[in-house]
Amino acid sequence: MSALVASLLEKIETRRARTGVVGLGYVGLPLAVELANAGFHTTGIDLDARKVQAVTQGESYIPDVATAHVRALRDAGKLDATSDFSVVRDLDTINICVPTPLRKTKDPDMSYVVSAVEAIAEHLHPGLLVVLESTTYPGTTDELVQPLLEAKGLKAGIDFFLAFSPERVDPGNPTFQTHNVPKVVGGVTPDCLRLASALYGTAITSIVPVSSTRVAEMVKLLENTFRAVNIGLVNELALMCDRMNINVWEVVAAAGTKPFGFMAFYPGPGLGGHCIPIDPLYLSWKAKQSGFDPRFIELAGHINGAMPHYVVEKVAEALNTKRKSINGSNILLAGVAYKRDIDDMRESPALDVMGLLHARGAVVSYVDPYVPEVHGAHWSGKTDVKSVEAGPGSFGRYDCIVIITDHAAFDYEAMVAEADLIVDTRNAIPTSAPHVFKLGAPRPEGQPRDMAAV
Ligand code: SAJ
Repeated sequence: MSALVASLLEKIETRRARTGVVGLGYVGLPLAVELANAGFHTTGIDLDARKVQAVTQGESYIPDVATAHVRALRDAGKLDATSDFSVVRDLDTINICVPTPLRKTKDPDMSYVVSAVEAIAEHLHPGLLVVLESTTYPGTTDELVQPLLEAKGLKAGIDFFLAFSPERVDPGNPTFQTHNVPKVVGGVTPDCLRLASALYGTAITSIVPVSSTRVAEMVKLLENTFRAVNIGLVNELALMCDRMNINVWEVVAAAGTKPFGFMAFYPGPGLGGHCIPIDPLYLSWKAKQSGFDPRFIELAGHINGAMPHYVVEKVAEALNTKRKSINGSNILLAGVAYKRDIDDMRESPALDVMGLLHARGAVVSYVDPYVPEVHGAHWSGKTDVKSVEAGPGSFGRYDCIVIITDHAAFDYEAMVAEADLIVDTRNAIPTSAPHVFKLGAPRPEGQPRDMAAV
């Protein structure tokens, strides 16, 4: 074991190591708090002055992190924050938790990772352990990050240490938080793996070492591609059931009774969020670079991407039973967040449904207790839209209500009692009724499949 490795191991084991986290978002702030909690002096680095100020003032802006916890760690001198990367000179370890979004071209946008790594490289010193956590394509750590860090002459695995460990943060999950979700770790060399595993081992209950950074990068992409492909499968099943007069929700519920070899996924209006729609495209992009045609990923993307169109056709079908058209109808979307009981609307299919209905002449409004406003930049209608005060007593004002996000806060009984028509894309309404049209289920009683048959 080299002197540098032995020295850093000893600093980690005695908690004398000074740790740092770049990117104080829903991944970085919880990690910084866990490292500080483990006994390390931890410095958060973020270019967003508001985040730095909040931590400096002992406040949390991430629901999963209690302000009291941040304040206690700050008061104990264990946690601070800055926008100045020169602190890296005094750090022994640094974890990078910055976004990896997509460009408009649907290619990986590595700009946040590159700028963070370049800023670290400016202050790279012998003995520093660098760990990338951002979800990315296999090969990022050794093809992109390592050369940027080695540009000044220091060598990974000898002078400094480099690893990859995918973030597995599920915001709002009451059971699984940073400290108790098993942590997969891959190192550029065995010493890099050993040091990164030792660091995480002080704060996280279970460490899963793997043989390389590429394996660790691929693990995360498998996890989220698994979801996207299975959601695509069940969405295609919903389209089939629609044609075959079968209730897909009943099918999935019954299949879910199988105690092994099956995992229930549910149809929906499309795929939202900043992970599931995006991570598989990082994998397919890299696969294509390696001359491989990632058909499953692309097919799932097509099916999931077509669901908003299917929802709009279902609205047209429902209105048609009242001899109405989408054009000129007053349509309310119930929910715009990408999944229930959260306020995040990134990549939400509701934005696509809003745009499609608007393009066909509907007067579209939405109600979402978690999302007060949708900015014009986020949907094709381009106008800022505020959530309306729709609730019991006012559901009758609309020609059709489309349940896009099944928030628990909605009064579904009042909706069924008052609304003229409902299109339910989440099986939020357990009963059937002549005016409730469900995604992937037979027409309501009395509504023939083909109105021409009337
Ligand atoms: N969705 C369906 N049908 C399903 C499940 C999800 O249509 O059966 C839709 C959701 O409505 C949403 C999108 O897919 O629009 C993504 O939903 P998600 O439940 O996968 O939630 P996310 O995007 O918050 O995914 C995160 C991921 N966590 C990390 O990447 C660390 C994912 O790996 C988790 O499995 C997921 O949370 C989770 O299980 O909550």
